[in-house]
Amino acid sequence: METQQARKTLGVCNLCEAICGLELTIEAGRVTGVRGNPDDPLSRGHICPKGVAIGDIHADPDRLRQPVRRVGTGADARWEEITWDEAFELVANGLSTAINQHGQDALAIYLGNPNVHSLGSMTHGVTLAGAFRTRNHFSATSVDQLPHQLVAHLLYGHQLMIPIPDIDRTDYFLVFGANPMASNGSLMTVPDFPGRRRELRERGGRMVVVDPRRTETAKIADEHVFVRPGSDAWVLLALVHTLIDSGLANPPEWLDGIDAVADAVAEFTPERAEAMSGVPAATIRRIATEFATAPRAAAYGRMGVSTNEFGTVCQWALQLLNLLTGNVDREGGVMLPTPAIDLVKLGLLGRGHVGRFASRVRGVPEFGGELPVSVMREEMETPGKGQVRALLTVAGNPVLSTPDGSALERAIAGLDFYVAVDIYVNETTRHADVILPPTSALERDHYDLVFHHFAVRNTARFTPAVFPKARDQRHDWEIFREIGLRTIKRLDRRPPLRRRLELQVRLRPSPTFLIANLLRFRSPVRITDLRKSPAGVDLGPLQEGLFPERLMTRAKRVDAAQPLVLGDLDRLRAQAPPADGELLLIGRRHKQDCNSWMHNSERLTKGRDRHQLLVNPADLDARGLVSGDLVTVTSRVGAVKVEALATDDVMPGVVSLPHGYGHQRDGVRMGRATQVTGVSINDLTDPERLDVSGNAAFSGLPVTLS
Ligand SMILES: Nc1nc2c(c(=O)[nH]1)N[C@H]1C(S)=C(S)[C@@H](COP(=O)(O)OP(=O)(O)OC[C@H]3O[C@@H](n4cnc5c(=O)[nH]c(N)nc54)[C@H](O)[C@@H]3O)O[C@H]1N2
Ligand SMILES: Nc1nc2c(c(=O)[nH]1)N[C@H]1C(S)=C(S)[C@@H](COP(=O)(O)OP(=O)(O)OC[C@H]3O[C@@H](n4cnc5c(=O)[nH]c(N)nc54)[C@H](O)[C@@H]3O)O[C@H]1N2
Ligand code: SF4
Ligand SMILES: [Mo]
Repeated sequence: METQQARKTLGVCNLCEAICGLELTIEAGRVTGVRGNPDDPLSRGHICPKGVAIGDIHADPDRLRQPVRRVGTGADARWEEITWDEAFELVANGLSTAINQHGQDALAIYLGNPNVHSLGSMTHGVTLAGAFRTRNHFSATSVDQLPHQLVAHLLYGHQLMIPIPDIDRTDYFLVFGANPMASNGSLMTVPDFPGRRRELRERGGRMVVVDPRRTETAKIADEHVFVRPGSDAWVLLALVHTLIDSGLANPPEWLDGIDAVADAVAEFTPERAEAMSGVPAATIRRIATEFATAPRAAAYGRMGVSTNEFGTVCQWALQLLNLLTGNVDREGGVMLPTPAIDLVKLGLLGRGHVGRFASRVRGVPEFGGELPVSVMREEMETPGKGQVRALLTVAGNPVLSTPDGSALERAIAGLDFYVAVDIYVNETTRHADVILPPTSALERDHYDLVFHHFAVRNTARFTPAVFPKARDQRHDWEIFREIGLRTIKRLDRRPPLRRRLELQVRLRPSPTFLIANLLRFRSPVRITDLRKSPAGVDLGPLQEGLFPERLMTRAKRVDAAQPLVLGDLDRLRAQAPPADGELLLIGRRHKQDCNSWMHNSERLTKGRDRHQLLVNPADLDARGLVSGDLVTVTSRVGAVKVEALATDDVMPGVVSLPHGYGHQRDGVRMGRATQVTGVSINDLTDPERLDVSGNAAFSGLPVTLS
């Protein structure tokens, strides 16, 4: 039991990739104070508005604490609390019925973003998802970082071998389509980005940002370059072209295929890039030279160049910039972290594979056993063998977070059975037959199995649960175990005994037990060390010189000339050039938003509206519109009505909407969030627009305005 007396304890924020250490004040079972923990060796006291709001989730009366069953549909739906046992029985019945009647692919699984922020999801959720052996396995990966994983797999031999900018030692930081001032970094766990940026400047280093919007990050850069959305591949290939053409390349001995790359990029000149992108040829040449001649340089690109039509080409070209200048695996360049529990070294996560099977309807290839979520709707709606009839979502909201969400919503509403593991009724889970709510993040132990792989410094930290698990609550891993073991028992075609036993062995022990054991293998720290130093243990700066030994490629060499990437250049050549009066839609993130799901927090949603469509004043003028007008934005798949806000922070021809808004759907109330105005950008985005990896191409979507 919690006493009334205030106590201080250490916690961890799991709301974004920065994984900040927190110091919490707890009174009467509530969080009454949150600050960044200055003793955390990685986050160094950093905190952002979302971290301050972490207690709001725990205290939120709208957060589910008991399993619920839906009674009725649409606006008439009611939620009825049921016992865990009833809930698990319903779920095991619903899932096994679909599989028994229609085969294993009849079950679709969607894993949302918070899975990677939960230890129990990483240890048990992934095991559960794999146990069902469905081809219809989807996740937020294919609306996010899929090109990074594909390129890491192709170049370095493992999907998780993603070199991270060594921001603390670099002299030149080249950033494409990322806004760490708002996002706090991604595929670069970089808590206290503002502080690290300041230190870069104080060292005399330079930061250059290429983005169609003058973002918070662009504003504190040494240079900001506008780029036409979706055209970055031209600019990046022209940078590679210039490096090679001007003899600036200085590649490592273990890099092959440079001649083939030189041939492939020969026609991608800075002049052609300028015509496609609006970035002056002279700027491209200058940046190439600066990058190649800086003592230590790191090129990095995130959402803006991952979720566009050429995300894979972009991520490949970014790696080539780093490779050709000798900046991969080198201090101040881009480097591989060496986490205490290294999922790559331990072989706990597959290397990735491409095209072992394809989606049934559109024939899109899988990556690493997953299909792009952009095909999920058609797999639900198209009749035939393998049609999806049942759905399991864990910590996700694909109705707001994936392309053409409204159409997906209709498809989900038509399924035979849907179970969600989520702490809220959201735009997606409101269609579930049963929702199973796990404990909240503050009620469970945490060790970050994922983000130490992407961190700008090697550290390790174990954080015991801040609050005890309330009576009759279940941890997520307990929920996964129960779903798995009960459902498998009811399958007509049960997996062989060996696999059933293996599943038992993997689902029974707690995540903390598993972590403690993993820390015994080739790890610099044991769990006892981490328990003694709850602020975290510093394992030092990133180490250089891991390559070629660490490479998981054939003969431990990197082949730059990847057929899959070079084969996509024809499609790039055919890309439409800028057209008069075109408007291209891009997304944006705000410091106070957390994808689609923290709009219940009052402290994050009070104050000025921020959901508006940003439009360049010239584009409003040209259409006889003024700032504040309610405008209709139309794309191939849909239309939304939203207030326009004039700003020359977006370049002419570009409009911007944040994602994760649009909580009012057929007047159904889903907590406080429903009062937050704004529309869903994903009612406009197009599931037909894909990168070659299968990633959704959100950026640069053609729209019209009226
Ligand atoms: N147009 C456009 N679309 C985008 C993006 C974009 O930039 N533009 N960004 C994309 C990106 S990068 C991502 S990652 C996706 C995110 O997309 P999703 O992962 O589909 O959605 P989230 O909004 O993160 O919703 C997370 C859900 O998890 C629940 N949740 C929170 N904590 C827990 C927990 O501990 N356990 C469980 N079981 N549930 C929990 C929340 O209640 C919420 O319902 O959106 C993508 N969609
Ligand atoms: N506060 C907050 N932080 C978050 C999240 C959140 O929702 N809120 N979400 C978390 C998640 S799940 C993720 S994946 C990360 C994402 O982290 P980031 O990628 O850093 O965040 P975004 O704001 O999506 O940045 C994308 C940038 O790309 C630009 N852009 C759009 N289209 C193009 C283009 O075609 N070319 C170029 N060059 N730029 C383009 C946009 O203007 C924007 O500045 O953030 C994480 N952190
Ligand atoms: S930057 Fe903010 S949201 Fe991200 S981990 Fe730190 S406190 Fe949490
Ligand atoms: Mo993400």
